[in-house]
Amino acid sequence: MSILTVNTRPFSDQKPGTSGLRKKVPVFKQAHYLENFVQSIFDSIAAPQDASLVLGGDGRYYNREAIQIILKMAAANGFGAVLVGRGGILSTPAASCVIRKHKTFGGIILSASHNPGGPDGDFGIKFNSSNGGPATETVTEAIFAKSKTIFSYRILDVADVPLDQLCETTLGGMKVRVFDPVSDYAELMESLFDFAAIRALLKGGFKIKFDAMHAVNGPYAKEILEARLGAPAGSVMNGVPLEDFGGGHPDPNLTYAHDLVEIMYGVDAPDFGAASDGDGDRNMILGKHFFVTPSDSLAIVAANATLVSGYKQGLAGIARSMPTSAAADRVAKALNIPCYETPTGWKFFGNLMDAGKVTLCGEESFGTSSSHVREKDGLWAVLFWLNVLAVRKQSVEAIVRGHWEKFGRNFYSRYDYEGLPTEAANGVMQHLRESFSALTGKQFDKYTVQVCDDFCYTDPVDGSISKNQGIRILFADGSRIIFRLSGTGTEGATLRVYLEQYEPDVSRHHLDAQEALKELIGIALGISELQTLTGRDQPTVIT
Ligand code: G16
Repeated sequence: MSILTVNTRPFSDQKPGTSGLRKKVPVFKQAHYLENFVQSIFDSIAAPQDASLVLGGDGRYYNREAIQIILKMAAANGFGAVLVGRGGILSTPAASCVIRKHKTFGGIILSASHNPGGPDGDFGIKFNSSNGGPATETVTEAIFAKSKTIFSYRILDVADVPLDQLCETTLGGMKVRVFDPVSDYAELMESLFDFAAIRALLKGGFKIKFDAMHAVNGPYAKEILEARLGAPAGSVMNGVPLEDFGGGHPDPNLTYAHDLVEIMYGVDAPDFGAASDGDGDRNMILGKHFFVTPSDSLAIVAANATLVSGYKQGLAGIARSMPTSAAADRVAKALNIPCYETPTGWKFFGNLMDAGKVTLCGEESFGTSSSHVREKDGLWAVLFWLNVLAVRKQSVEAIVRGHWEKFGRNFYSRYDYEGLPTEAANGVMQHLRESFSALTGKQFDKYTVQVCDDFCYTDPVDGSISKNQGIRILFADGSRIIFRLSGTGTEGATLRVYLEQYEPDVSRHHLDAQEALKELIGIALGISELQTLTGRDQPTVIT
């Protein structure tokens, strides 16, 4: 068994995006591509000799091969132990949980999240630090810098490791422990929520449907919702993880989770529906014939937190990403706790949670979680809702409408223009930047532009500054239009337009969001000249 030092050449495109490096599978399969990035991680994180790592992924195509490569490289780079989820499987929140519970130096998570998988689909890799959260920008920048100068990597010349049985083997001087990917996570969930109350709710005939979208959360949901909480078999749909997600797009929104949406809007709909994404960190919450926006979900979870056993003591604070609606801010104000506004990307919440400044975090992109881990957590959000429903004994819709009555409604929608030519998307952003001074103070019917800027964030804990995090058009009445380029796509560019308007008047709360936001949408399209500059009449996805 010998350590090989393999000569390589740098690739210029290994800059991590919003959440790690995401590329098409054929890009990752190029000779040395994955290896270069992994060596760049190892060279940047300064792990002590014999450090331990957690390793796993969402089971998508290329997961198994990548795990074998990373294990052999970890052994050649002096790691002492790697904990691998059985079959190479680990949901992103479970990986975070295991890193924290077993106090490893960090972990490597293989996933392209909600992006489709398969031989021509997407693959991804990211490093999480010892707090269980995605590496900070300082670390990802260091990895990128390293990837541009790398000329060799180290790998063990050895046969593959068996991953399908719980066992402990050695690879060179390194231990490889294959563990059950579900048990630590399920135990953590039991410690946070009142399983007896949820069990009683389900026993009383409250029907649920959880769509695992043929992605990683299938086994987690079956164990927790069906085995431990007693939901009838079949409550979890699409529960078998598949390498290509059954050809689907594992993104839990109204467009891509259409099987679930049809059930929840059909006759005899269950009382509660939810879905999670490829790696199990996103969630979508639905009631009977009712959709809860992720921004509202965060606000409602916060407002009801003390009803849930693990959060009885109250919240230290809330954080939301900048494009997420300000619904949570209103709850924070009522609770007299701080609400932080961060750039998009879960990595920005880590410092706030580590410093004890916030308990709950959420994003409009279907992510909600708390300081129990350092990732967003799809099943956690589902269990939170079920716990609240078990205590309040009201429907999802009644809880949301009651919340709006008390706090007002933040009408919200996001328009995604996916797969645009990069120059066209950049052109829209550039055009907007050039319009800042002409737009400031301008009146569009009842809307007056108060501020136009490029969002810049100073981390209150370490003082690091992140610039150009999205263009904000802020109106005098609190309405907002945000333009942002996605950092998770792998084809061309995705332009996101986020629209928000606050409505205190209860008699208007029944309006459809598209109807309520009609004028703002018109303003957004007008000022951005998006349709002319991109040639797109319609967004690909509206949420
Ligand atoms: C990742 C990040 C999230 C972010 C989302 C969307 O989620 O972890 O924090 O909100 O991407 O990012 P973008 O708008 O840049 O596409 P995931 O679920 O893809 O890991």
